[in-house]
Amino acid sequence: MNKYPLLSSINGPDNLKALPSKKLGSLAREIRRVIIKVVSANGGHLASNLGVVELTIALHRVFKSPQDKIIWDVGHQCYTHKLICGRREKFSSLRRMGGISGFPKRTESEHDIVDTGHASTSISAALGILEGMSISKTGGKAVAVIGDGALTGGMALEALNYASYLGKGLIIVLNDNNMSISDNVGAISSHLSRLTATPFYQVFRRHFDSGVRQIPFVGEPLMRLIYRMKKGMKALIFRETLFSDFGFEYIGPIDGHNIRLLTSVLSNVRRIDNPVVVHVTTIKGKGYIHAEGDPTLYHGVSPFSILDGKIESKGNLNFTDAFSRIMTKLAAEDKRIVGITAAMTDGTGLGRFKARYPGRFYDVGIAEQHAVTFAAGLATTGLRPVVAIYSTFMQRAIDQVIHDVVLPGLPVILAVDRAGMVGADGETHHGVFDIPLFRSIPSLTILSPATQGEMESMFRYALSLDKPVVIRYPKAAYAEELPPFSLELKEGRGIHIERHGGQVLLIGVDGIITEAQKALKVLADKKITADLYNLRFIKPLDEEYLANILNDYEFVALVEEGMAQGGIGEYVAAISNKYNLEVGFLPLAITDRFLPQASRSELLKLCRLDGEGIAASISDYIAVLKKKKLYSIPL
Ligand SMILES: Cc1ncc(C[n+]2csc(CCOP(=O)(O)OP(=O)(O)O)c2C)c(N)n1
Repeated sequence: MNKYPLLSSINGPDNLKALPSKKLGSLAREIRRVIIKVVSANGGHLASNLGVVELTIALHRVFKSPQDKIIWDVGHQCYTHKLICGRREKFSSLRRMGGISGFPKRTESEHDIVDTGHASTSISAALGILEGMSISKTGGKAVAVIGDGALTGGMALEALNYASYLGKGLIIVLNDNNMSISDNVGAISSHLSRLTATPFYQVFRRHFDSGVRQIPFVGEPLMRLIYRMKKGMKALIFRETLFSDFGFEYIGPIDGHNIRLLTSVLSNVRRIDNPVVVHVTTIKGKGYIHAEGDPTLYHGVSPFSILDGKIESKGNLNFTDAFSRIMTKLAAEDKRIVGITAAMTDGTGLGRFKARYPGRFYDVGIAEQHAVTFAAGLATTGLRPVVAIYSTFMQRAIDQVIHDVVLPGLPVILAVDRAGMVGADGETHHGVFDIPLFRSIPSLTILSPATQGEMESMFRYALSLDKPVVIRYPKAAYAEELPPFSLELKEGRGIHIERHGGQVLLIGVDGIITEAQKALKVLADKKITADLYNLRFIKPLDEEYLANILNDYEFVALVEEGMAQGGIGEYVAAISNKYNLEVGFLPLAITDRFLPQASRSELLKLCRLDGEGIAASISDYIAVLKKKKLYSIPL
């Protein structure tokens, strides 16, 4: 029996448009079932997607994609869009290696207008598209669908400012579920809550919108007049909205789960040529009791049991949990410590700190740039801010790090989580650029722990300095606490983890050291004895000290979880050249490409950075050196 009779008939938006309106509710139910089933197996952004099923159906009923461009902010809520736009059959491969992406991808479909993953870009992109379409006279509408969380990002506000100046007929659909990943913060969020909470306004809105719906054909001039009247009346009765101040027509708030109402309002909006904001209220997690009950937990979720909502445990021996424990421990000892996140309280592990020290915790919204400069301000007053941001989102704030933190030398600690391969979120989310980006900043200290103990000593060390420090760590389990890891931290110097008296040295940093440990075992099986060195410092490096260590070996490989271009390997190669060392040096890192989506272990394998791959690269290279008689040890 076909469990999805309606969805099975949809291979593109035209099929959706052909469905009778009365079937759309059942279609929404089928879509929810598919999303829950696939996300329960593959993991993914559950709650956000369940919240926009009706909205997406209405958008694709009204707009003519791909001539009309629907642009999803962040893109984490695009599953219904994908199911409608030709990817129904591939949907079970969601987020898997070689499967369809959890975010819009231009390479996947003509209906995916831009590639996204980072927040707050949709309004800028839509404006650019509108301007381009107007220059090329291709016609068509551009609709930016943005959540109330993403609207707190600076880029969205910059684009709003410019939209009214450009005066194009941009349509913004504001998906307001009163949530970012966790509770949304700030004045915009309060403003939206006020708009949705005014009972008098609700009544006004309901009567007004149903009135408009009943007019069979409303021409453009009449539409304008109607909405001007509404705006005028609203301005009289209520305070102006933020959006009307920005020069937008404002319509809403309307029920984002009522397909009939949505379709009727959007059809009318399609005919307006001024910038419009359609404020839609939705319930995050709608239709799955566990996600509705705890939308934060089910925002981005690992595989789970549909029946009881139980989520697969990630264990707590990972770096994020270590950071979480260390932050609360150090905060008890040092009252100067404050914690800052940009809308990632739980993801970064700061939830525990927030619960213990609410007065010393700041969630600034999806605003990484602001987070860093805010921290700089706090640091000028004698506080010791720790800003926890994922590597990929830290890319947003590189100038703030350079200009506001490092140049004035302020003692801000940047806790850079997810530094390395992140897995199924794919290209937009891998944290592989932070080493090249940070390494070029003069006087910045960059540290990279391999174990929980090392992480704690690095935070203590950072607090003992009166300068900016980056501590980067991957989305991975930390290494076992072997005795050498607890050796005292010395500026610019690493430590030997294993010494067997061989001629081969493997250097590793952070969590990838566990792969290096595995590589040593594989090499031992091949009768290649190698030592292992943990770099600890990415910057500064005590060059002379390191050169002396390199000099003890005939062959050195360095493994890092980041881009090769601008990576530590390049730096160590330069040190080897500078000291004119006669050592074969092999840097192992991610070569010049964007990494696809796949599990971390699949990606490590793909890049030959897993234990087997590292060992294979080393033995291949030793074989080359041996041929050239540059390596004396018999293989
Ligand atoms: C620059 C940036 N910072 C952080 C994130 C992580 N992130 C993904 S979705 C999200 C919340 C978005 O909230 P909202 O726009 O309201 O969408 P909802 O999930 O509530 O539907 C955050 C913070 C991101 N994608 N990009």
